Formats: sequence, structure tokens, C-alpha cells
Amino acid sequence: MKYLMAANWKMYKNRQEAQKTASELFAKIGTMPEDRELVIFAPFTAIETTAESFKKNGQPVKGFSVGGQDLYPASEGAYTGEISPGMLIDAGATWVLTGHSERRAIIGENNAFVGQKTAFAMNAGLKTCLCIGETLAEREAGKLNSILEQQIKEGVKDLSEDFNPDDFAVAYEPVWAIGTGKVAGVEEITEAHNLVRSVLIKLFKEKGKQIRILYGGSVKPDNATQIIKLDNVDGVLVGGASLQSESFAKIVLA
Ligand code: G2H
Repeated sequence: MKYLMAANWKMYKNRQEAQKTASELFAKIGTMPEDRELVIFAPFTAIETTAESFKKNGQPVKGFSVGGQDLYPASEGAYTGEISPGMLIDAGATWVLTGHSERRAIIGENNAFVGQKTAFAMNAGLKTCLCIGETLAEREAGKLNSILEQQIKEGVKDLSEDFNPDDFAVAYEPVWAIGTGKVAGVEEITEAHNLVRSVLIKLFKEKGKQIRILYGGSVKPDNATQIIKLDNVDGVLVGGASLQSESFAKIVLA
């Protein structure tokens, strides 16, 4: 299983900025170490230029991928403002995020809709990273386990039986640790990731052991090494610290 080192650029970077950061990252990392791979979840308008920045002699380079931050679960149609998996693929994306907490909180996406998106993306041939995580209020009310279990179950409920576990990942991002500078402690991360793993095994048996579980929430160059060493942490999803090539290159190589 390769570590998945993912950047979520959120609503930052125009095409020129994306091109600059991606090219710098490409140069700083050079050959991607065999035990890991990188994906940049870029804004829609910057997917193509980011994917182009990861090419050598016009060919995509192993270990460097680009994804979209969301999709609409339909191939095409009258869905003003939305984007289809085919459009993301056409722009150069091979991955997509579903259920990021900012979409759940700001746009109001619920588990059922996130589940529809996840299955639709996978069926359309996009590798998919389903994001889950509890709010501080949910954690304090002792609902950590039930919230995560529910988010996973509904998030994967329509996945077809024969999906490839390399093409699917779950990102655990405690909402209280996102962009706040508060990192979950080693014990909190371990507890949550073990729980996610046990739910995945319950749902998918052997295959559940091969699905990558990423940690997200204020990951920085100085805590990345400690975090990816933990059991059942198979990568990271990085927001703020992925915007500069310097800090994200350090994380990718942590
Ligand atoms: C969580 C994370 C990236 P940050 O949203 O998905 O952002 O690293 O800024 O906490």
C-alpha cells in the first residue's frame, strides 16, 4: 500500500499560481519515492494547468496526480453550476474528493448525497476520497463512534462490490482541527483511525484492510512524520500547508 499524500487547495490559486506551485513541487520532489504518491485536489479551473505541470515530454509522471474537490452525480444535464465526473476527467483529473466537511457545513451536503456522489464518481472511473469527521460538539457529546460509522456506511452504501481498494480512500478530518492550528493528538488520531479501519473491515472484509485512511486537519511539515508513522494512517490530506511548494514538498517526503 502506497502512502497517499494529498493536497486540498480549496478555493485558492488561479491558473498562474497553480502552475507555479505545481512546477516548483514537481522540481523539488523529483522522482517520487516508490512507497508514496501525491494528488493535488485543485480548484476546477486549475485542474488542467496543474496536470500539465506534472508532465515530462508530454507524458504524465508516475506518482503525481490531480483531482477535483467535488462533483455532481450525473453524467450531464440541467444542473447549473455543477460539474460532472466526465468533465473532471477531461480536464486531467484522476481523483475526486467527496463529503469534505466544508461542503457538509457550508453547502449543507448530507450523508445520503455524499454517498450518491461517491458511488457515481467511482463508477465513472474517478478514484475517490471520502471525507468524514466529527464536530467538537459531537465529540464532546460522546458521539465520535456513531458519527464516523454513520458517515462511512452512508458514504459507501452504493459502491459496487467489485471496486478496487487502491481507487478508494477515506480521509478522517476532525472538524475542530481543520484550519484551526489544532492538531488531533496521537491518541485521538489512533482511536479514530482504528475505528475507521474496523468499520471498513466490517463492511468490506479483506478489502477493508487495503483501503487507505488519510488524516487531515492542520497537518504541517513539523507534525507530518509523526502522524504518518501511526497505525492505520496511510497518508494525509493537507489544506493550508499545501499552498506553498516548500512546505508541501517537505510533507510529501516526510
Ligand atoms: C482539512 C485540511 C485539508 P487544513 O480541511 O482538507 O485543511 O490542513 O488547513 O486544516
